[in-house]
Amino acid sequence: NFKAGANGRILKKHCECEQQCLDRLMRDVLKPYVPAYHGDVEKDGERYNQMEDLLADFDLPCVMDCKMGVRTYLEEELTKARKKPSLRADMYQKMIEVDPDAPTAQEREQKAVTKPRYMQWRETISSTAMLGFRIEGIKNEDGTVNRDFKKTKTREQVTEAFQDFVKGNKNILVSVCSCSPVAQRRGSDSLLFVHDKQEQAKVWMIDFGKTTPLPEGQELSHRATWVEGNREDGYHYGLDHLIDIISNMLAP
Ligand code: 4IP
Ligand code: ADP
Ligand code: MN
Repeated sequence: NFKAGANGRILKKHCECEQQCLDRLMRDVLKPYVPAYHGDVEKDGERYNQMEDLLADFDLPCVMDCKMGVRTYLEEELTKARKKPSLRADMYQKMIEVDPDAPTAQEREQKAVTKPRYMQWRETISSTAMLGFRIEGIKNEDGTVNRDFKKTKTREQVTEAFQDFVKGNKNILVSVCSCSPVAQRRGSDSLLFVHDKQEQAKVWMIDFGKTTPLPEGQELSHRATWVEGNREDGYHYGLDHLIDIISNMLAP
């Protein structure tokens, strides 16, 4: 999905929705908290969005991606699945790799699940459903990647993973807290946490592939319970928990 670009930029596979969102963000108060956007480019016959490489100024960075919200798929997926359910064998495979007992008898027979079923299952086995965010992955300074957070669910488990990520360094947590309130305005798919051994630390909002403008006149609280049709995503609900957990790690 990604390619290295010229002078401190990266190329991400083009997505219309993300382009529109990044375009608007360049004229928004949130601009300092998202990667700078440099338009779309074509390379080797493929179209990309060109953006700032957020890791460029770090020295052997540690990176953590937290996927935000209580709902991790678009409401349109539900409509699609009802109209024309497409059975996903790949998602069934991913499911049984984590928990062989998760599929229902019917799903076992089909060796497939629908996308909403898979996404909802992922939400409930991780912290997404309860806390409104989950850890997707952590990259260590030596380049090794840990994606083994699918069952990281409780406050205690999340705290332990955060503790690991900052290696007990409270200064990093302080920087994280001072950046985060700004992210409270609007949704993105993920928050990207980055720090390095110089104790540089920062948080950005990234991944706007599923962030679409709301119909004129509609507003979201990003906190209210989601019911199909209200489009609520629980972004702030998750942020509240995230900040609360980090604050508790800082408490003496
Ligand atoms: C993935 O599941 C992620 O949820 C992807 O979301 C999602 O892409 C994939 O759906 C789904 O298979 P795992 O993380 O459990 O592998 P993201 O890209 O935000 O990480 P979408 O298309 O929903 O963005 P499919 O349908 O692309 O496979
Ligand atoms: P996807 O749509 O495939 O989920 P994301 O935008 O979430 O893609 O990016 C996936 C990963 O790539 C992130 O977790 C992060 O580690 C890295 N990444 C994304 N954008 C940037 C950026 N602007 N600079 C540096 N790393 C990035
Ligand atoms: Mn993502």
